[in-house]
Amino acid sequence: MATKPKQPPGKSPTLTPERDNGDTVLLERVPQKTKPPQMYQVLMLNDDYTPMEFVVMVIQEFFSKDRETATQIMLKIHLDGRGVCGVYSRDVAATKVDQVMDAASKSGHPLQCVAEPIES
Ligand code: TYC
Repeated sequence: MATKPKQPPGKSPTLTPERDNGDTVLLERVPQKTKPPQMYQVLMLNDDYTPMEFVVMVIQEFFSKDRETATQIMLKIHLDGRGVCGVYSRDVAATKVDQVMDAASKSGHPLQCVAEPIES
């Protein structure tokens, strides 16, 4: 009995062999079905009460930015009202939001953080 050649997991073939009469092999193009995952930007929102230093520290800790970059992001949020701290898959973005909101409420600051799908 003929069996199809095994593909490594996660990789679908773009060409599938199909026999029509025993000696001709037709290669049929199969459209790629998987799309890249929806990505989310994690934004922090400005407020009048959270200390700048706390925001810089949070950006460094949860978004793995150096102090210089974290300070620039914080100042952008302070001036524009909101700013992107990072771009992640849905679950990672949700975790970042939870981490920031948790750290802010434990420290008594009203800092807000949200995740938004990126337009494609
Ligand atoms: N506007 C705040 C202040 O003047 C600083 C701040 C920056 C707060 C960014 C929140 O997401 C924020 N202390």
